[in-house]
Amino acid sequence: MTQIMTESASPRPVSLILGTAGHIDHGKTELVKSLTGINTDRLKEEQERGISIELGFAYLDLPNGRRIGVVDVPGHERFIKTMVAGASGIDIVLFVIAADEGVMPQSVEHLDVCRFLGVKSGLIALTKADLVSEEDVELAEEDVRDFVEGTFLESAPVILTSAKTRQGIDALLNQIVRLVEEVPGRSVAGTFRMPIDRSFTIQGFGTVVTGTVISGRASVGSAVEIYPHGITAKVRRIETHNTLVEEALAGHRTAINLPKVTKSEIRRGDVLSVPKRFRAGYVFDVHLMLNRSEKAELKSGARIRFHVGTKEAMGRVWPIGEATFKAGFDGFAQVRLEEEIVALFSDRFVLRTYSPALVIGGGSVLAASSRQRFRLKGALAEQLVMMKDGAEPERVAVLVRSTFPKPPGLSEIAAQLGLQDDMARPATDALCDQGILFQLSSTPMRFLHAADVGQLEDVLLAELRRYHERFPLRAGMQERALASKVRQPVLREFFGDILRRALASGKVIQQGTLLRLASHSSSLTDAQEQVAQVVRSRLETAGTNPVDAGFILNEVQGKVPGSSVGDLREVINYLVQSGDAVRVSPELLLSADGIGRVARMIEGYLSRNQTMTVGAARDLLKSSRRFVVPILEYLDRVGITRREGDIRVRGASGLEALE
Ligand SMILES: Nc1nc2c(ncn2[C@@H]2O[C@H](COP(=O)(O)OP(=O)(O)OP(=O)(O)O)[C@@H](O)[C@H]2O)c(=O)[nH]1
Ligand SMILES: [Mg+2]
Repeated sequence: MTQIMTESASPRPVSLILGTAGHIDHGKTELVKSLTGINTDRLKEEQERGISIELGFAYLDLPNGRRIGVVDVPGHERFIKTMVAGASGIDIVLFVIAADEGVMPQSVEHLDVCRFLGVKSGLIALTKADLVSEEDVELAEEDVRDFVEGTFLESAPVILTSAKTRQGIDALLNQIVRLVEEVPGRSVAGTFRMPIDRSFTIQGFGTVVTGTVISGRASVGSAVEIYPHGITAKVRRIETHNTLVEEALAGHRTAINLPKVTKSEIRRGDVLSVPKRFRAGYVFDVHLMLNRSEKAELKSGARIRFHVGTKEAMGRVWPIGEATFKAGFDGFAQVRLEEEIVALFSDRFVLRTYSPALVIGGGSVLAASSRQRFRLKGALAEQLVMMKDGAEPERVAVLVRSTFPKPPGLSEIAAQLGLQDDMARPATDALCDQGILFQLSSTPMRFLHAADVGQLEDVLLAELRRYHERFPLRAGMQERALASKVRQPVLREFFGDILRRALASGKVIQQGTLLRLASHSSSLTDAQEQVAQVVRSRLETAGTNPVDAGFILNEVQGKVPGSSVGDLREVINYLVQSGDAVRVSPELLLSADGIGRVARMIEGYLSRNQTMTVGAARDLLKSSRRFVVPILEYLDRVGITRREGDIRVRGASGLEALE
């Protein structure tokens, strides 16, 4: 951002990045200089030592009037971490091999990095042509052809160049033009994401972060978040190739000015994106490929370095299912990191051994995971196959499952799968129709996988079963009582939804406010059960007022023709025995809920006033003496109150005496 205030007419940028790769001293930086006129070795130390240490950035104006971004990477084996960060955003690799040295160790390692990162096109520069004989050139070419056989560079052009004599530079440019026209530019669809490779401060402007935008777009004034730190900021200025622009677009080298952020809060490897879009995670299920070399053999649980975007994170890796890590492994693995990162479906990664740090594998991220390592069994592998090779709805289903117990919404599903917001909707609709996903009633809508819903439902069923075992005579459990038994946060939050599903499936039956398992039968006959319904609802309506059993008879006989006094007596006995009702006197009944409420009111009164007269109880319950006296006598009997002359005091038992 040194020219942050300038704005010049310049060639139209194309959404593509060309990146160098190759062994130390093979002439990468010189070649970039020959092509672009820009020396990317900016550091004093780089100039003194004659090697690249940091990533270098330039841009290349092509003869066809287009401008592309260029990233120059260091070749030294100690800077592979930096190299991977630089290579992570490139579309075309300019693979550099010195004609006088041929293929060297970091040639191999850099080619692996490009392969694992999924780079698909490139060209090979055989440099330092001025130093070798024609014969040597032939040998070197052969060497190179062998080296790239079977890789994405197999049929890439090999161009003999010299930075000294400028031999081959035009030919190289022409080949780059050809590739730029051939390679599809990055799509600006999708969520804006820019892995940060540098951050610095400019006097008067504040913090600037740079990187390659890998998807989407962001404009001046838009809000962004620095993941995984959760720091939000506003974009003040954007620069692409030293030119002020209004928008940062996918495939562009970009510098973004975030004036309010402190530089120390940002590190290479952080990701700049849309606020509140992603969840950072420690654990990822991945598709992993290991090199064929012996050095690529890994122990299950081996410590590794995981590179994604511009980030290097330490962690461990385990195979999923029965497989073991052998050289040439091509399968599923779980990576557990020591710090949180943001990585999404299909993001490419590179794996290095911990020590010595060697590139041994890589692949793509399938899903952030919440599964335990010891559960990495076959079923998971099947899901991951779907994630890797499946159609969109299958991936959506696997993704939703992997987020349990935090049901995702549409925008999160879309973000994790790299889709646009409205693109996840058809998939979720279809999956809900098929019963694979379950739409929760929350706003905005969120989803659970049917398998997880099933498990949550089982928790409710088990709770009801326990209740039936404890109170076999009771017809069922109050919905409120069931809700209060639930511990799992996700089940508490979506209790109503899960219950609705259990009711719809017929496993749970609702009667008034009571819930019971379909398999639980009350010991009443059908006719008696109808009588019981009438009594229950009568008691419920009466609330804290006792009901005279004699007065219910008419209602019962009106609603259940053919029922007798005997039936009513039987039912009342049953309700009292099962605990659904209490008899405060031989003829007066209260529902269990009603007596509970009365007891709580009296308890409350006594804790404020210590003593209570019958008159006070009558006012409190807004009832008559005829009802209040038997109620108090009942409470005396269970020990909640105690009579002392004309007044009541607290008894020896608490409210649980009513349970
Ligand atoms: N004679 C000759 N020397 C070259 C040529 N290209 C590069 N060199 C020299 O080779 C040395 C290394 O060149 P660089 O471009 O710095 O190599 P590099 O690949 O960028 O090295 P690292 O970034 O450290 O990996 C320098 O001394 C260059 O002057 C060339 O075409 N001909
Ligand atoms: Mg260099």
